Amino acid sequence: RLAVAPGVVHWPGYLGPEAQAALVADLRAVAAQAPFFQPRMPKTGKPFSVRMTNCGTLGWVSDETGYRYQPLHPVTGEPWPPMPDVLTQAWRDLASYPHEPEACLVNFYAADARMGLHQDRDEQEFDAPVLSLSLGDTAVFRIGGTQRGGKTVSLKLASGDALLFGGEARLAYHGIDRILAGSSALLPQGGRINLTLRRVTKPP
Ligand code: MD3
Ligand code: FE
Repeated sequence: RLAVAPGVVHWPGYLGPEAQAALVADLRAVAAQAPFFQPRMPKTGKPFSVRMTNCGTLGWVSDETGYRYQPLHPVTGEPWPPMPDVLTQAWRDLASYPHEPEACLVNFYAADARMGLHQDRDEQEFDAPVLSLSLGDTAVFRIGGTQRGGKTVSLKLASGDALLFGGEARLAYHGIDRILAGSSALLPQGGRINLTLRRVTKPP
């Protein structure tokens, strides 16, 4: 368990090789029920390079009309599949937050995909942390402060790593600069999957 910055904790190799393979199998089942879709930027409609799906009771989506959480897949109109148990267990183990996660956003990065610096502000509950799990190729992740244009630090996220963002890091700017293609053999087609577990609504 490594303290990266105030509010940021990194567990390199939190999931071992067998747990990673089992989780990939779970995610194949999730994607069979809720296919990856290509989100688009608000207003411009420019497609993201990252493809996404979700599991849990709520999923994050983005299109010309904006960013939001919703209970139904934007293409199929079906509910998101339930969260695999291993994800709920990881949240209970690491999040130090006394309510269940509602959303797990599944991001798929091909070798050339990126995610620009942004804040995650679409949740109602900023008191809950965000838990990230990485699978497949290593990513170069960057995190700054709560103001755009401040100093940033870079961190490599490898397959099996867990990263928790809470407290003052919850509203930090962050993004993915690049994927190190060929750095993992976990995904037969290559690329990277990142899972983010979140509480969206204020707990009752
Ligand atoms: C810091 N995902 O889905 S995970 C995202 O690797 C997102 O796919 C990246 O940024 C990815 O919104 C980064 C690490 C992460 C996730 C959420 C955060 C860092 C965060 C929320 C607040 C602060
Ligand atoms: Fe984010």
